[in-house]
Amino acid sequence: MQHFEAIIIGAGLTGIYQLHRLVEMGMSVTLVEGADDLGGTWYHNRYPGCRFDSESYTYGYSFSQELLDEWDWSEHFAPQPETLSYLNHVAERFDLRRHMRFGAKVESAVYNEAENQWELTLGSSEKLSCRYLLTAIGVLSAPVMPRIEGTERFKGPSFHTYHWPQEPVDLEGKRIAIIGTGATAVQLIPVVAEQAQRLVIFQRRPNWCAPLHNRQITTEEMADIRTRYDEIFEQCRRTPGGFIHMSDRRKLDEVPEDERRAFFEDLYASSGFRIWLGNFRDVLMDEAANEEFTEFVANKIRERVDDPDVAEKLIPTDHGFGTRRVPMETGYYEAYNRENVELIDLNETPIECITEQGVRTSAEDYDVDIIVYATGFDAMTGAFDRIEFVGEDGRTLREKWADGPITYLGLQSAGFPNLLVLAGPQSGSGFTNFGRGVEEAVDWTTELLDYLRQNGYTRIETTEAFEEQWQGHVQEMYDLLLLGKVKSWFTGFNSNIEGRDKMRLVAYNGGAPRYRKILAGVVENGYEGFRLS
Ligand code: NA7
Repeated sequence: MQHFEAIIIGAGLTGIYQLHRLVEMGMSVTLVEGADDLGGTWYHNRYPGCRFDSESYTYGYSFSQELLDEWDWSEHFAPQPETLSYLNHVAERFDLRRHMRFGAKVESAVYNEAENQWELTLGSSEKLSCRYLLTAIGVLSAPVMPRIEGTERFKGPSFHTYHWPQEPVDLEGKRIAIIGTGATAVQLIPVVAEQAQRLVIFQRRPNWCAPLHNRQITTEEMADIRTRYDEIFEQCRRTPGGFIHMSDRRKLDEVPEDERRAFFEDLYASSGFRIWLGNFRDVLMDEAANEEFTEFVANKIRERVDDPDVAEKLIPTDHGFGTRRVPMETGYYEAYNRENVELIDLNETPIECITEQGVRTSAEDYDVDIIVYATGFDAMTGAFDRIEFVGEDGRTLREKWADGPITYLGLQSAGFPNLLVLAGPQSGSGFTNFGRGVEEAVDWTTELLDYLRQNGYTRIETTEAFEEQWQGHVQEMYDLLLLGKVKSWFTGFNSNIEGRDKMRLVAYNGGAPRYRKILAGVVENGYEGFRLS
């Protein structure tokens, strides 16, 4: 069994940077990745229309001046192929590929108490061991198919958006069904609508979508961005979401109505998440404030969709704006004005099954050539459940987290010594502008590993008491926001998975600055909450 000081699981944005830091430290390290190549999210999600909702230049790594100097982003919200090339560029530039193993899916990771090491079994049955096991397995990396009868029966091509085929799919003149209307479908639908002969969209719950307002970055603009990188990253550090958007310090009713209206219009015309994160500070916390803005967005949908019945179907009635993930769109609502696009409201006519020819609802058979499942993920914890992590006393992480993740700071779970979670559930880094969050998570963890090494420690473990404290704080942060009351993947719900009909504390909603301060305090107090030995 080949042994390493550290093994990183996952070659996405997080794993790539963690690998770089550990190689730099001179650690013996390898990175294992289940896919055939690096990129994580940006490797898998190849559906047309897939792109950032983060401003490109706020998502990229900040750690290397040379990298910042040499990389040009072509659009404010770069498309998936560009981000994938970026990650490949980073791996080449820092010569990281030679430490990566592809097609190396981790089936199980078992902690061996006597040796104080983790023992991994890969899909190929190969075994590896390490002292420290670092997970960089993503928060939206375990796709979930809907619980609908007959999905295997369909004769044509059908796939989850996460598994969109690598070779181009010819959509031209095809009849296509898309199931789901989350952030993924909202990016995909306008692109497919332009090519398909007929596009039928099956919607269970609509979302509050907002215009992305993407555009090209000119050479001059890129040069300007480059001179402002320090400022941009500093701005991201100040905001709870790690984006450049800071909420307006005023409360909605402190502002006169006409000024309010002008502000709303300005938000709707702004690019990216400003409409969500740069809104009045009480819009995501106070029901009355939220209701007023929500009504504004509903009217925008009514203005943009020609058929009033279709418009009403696209307007959510079970939650307010910004209390679930806001899908960012480019021509989404206008897609429904096309002759070849049809919206099926599953509340009126539920799907009964998938047939050989297509989708059968209680009202009709929709015969199609391709079915796309844009049905989302087993968010935050799914990737952990898909690996058998066995800790002290033979207990699995899956059992421990059956009712939701239990962690201290989102970094460790008691009973799993030397298992370090990077940007996972309940961590501040896993729930912010991902580029910014993961860089901080990796920096923190690297410093920790260096500290352990410098001080002759070989084992780090958290305790249940500190976990309990963290659960309380995570709950408190949910209670501050309206999103804590709404069923979504933010609150751990998933209708396609058994038992996911209760709230689970999957995310840390306290924001990046607060989380950073907590972590700094932990270090100052000699890694408070961790037992080092
Ligand atoms: P989401 O946001 O979880 O969306 C999944 C969509 O699929 C959503 O509209 C669901 O409706 C719908 N869905 C799920 N299961 C079914 C079944 N069984 N029948 C009909 N419709 C169903 O995933 P996305 O991939 O769009 O986005 C995930 C994140 O990726 C996104 O937030 C970005 O950060 C990147 P529901 O709302 O549950 O009624």
